[in-house]
Amino acid sequence: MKNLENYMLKATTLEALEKVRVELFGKKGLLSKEFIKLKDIPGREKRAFAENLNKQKASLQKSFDKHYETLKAKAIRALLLSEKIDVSLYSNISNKGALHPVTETMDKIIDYFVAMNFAVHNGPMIEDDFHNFEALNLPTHHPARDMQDTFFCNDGKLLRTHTSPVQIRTMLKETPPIRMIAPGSVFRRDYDVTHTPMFHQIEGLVVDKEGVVSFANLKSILTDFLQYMFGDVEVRFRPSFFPFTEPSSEVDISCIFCEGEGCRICSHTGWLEVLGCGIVDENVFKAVGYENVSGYAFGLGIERFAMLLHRIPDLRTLFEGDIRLLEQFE
Ligand code: 2NM
Repeated sequence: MKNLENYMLKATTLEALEKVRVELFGKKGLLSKEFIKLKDIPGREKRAFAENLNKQKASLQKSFDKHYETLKAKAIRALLLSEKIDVSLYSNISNKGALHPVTETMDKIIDYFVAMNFAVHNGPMIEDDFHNFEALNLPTHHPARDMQDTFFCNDGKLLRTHTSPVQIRTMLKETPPIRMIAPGSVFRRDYDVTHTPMFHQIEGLVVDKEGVVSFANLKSILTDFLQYMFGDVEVRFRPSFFPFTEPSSEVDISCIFCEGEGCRICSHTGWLEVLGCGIVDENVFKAVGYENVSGYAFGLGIERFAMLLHRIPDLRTLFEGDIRLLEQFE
């Protein structure tokens, strides 16, 4: 029987072991043949012979089961190894990500001004009254400082309502000439089809010795910028008012949807308002201690540009993270 066990253990595959099983345990197998001998054993020895045979069969069966499990585990391991997938292999099937339309538009605008030799500056989103309002010639009781429009914190701080405080901080830190843009998030209490409480702006500022910087320079660079952004459009400057610039102007492009014919998007005017600008007010320079300088500044909302460039009708959809919108920008 020890020999039989050794014989069985020589099987190194499941197929070989199956052959051994038939040889040992099968109908015409070795054990069956032993049991057949039982009928020739004399009566008194029959019982002992049978008991011994059963014991040996059980022991053999136990070894068989154990060896079967070993070979089975080995076979599974070999199978898993043969089916291993190299996930690092190159595949041309993929789901590509994409930049958010606001990021993409912001990058495109920054690229223009960087090429025009503007430096990019950043500043805090939680600001104080001085940098966000006072230094920008917004007197204490100006309506823009109203609770209605501004998110105030309980420690006298506030969420910046524009990126202009970055210009103030830059002017306080550096000396002219200054040629900078400030991109970033800003916050206002507003929520409808064209307003979200958080949105993005880019503002620009150029300051140099008195007389170096003119409105003509401002007009020239903004016209070129808008044609870089929107292609072959007409650009028009309308007189306007901002507390921090004098004179001030709002800038329109000919409607990119109807090419100036008049449509719903341009309210049948043929024009789309896209930015504000002006010659920096003397009071702003006073607040930062600058003398004998002049400068221009401008500001624009990035979401508005992204909406126009991508024909997005409701600005709120930009911040809802809906995959069905985002998929369209791959
Ligand atoms: C605008 C329009 C016009 C502006 C002014 C300044 C500063 F700090 F120099 F005074 N920064 N940005 C400005 C001027 C912003 O946004 C519509």
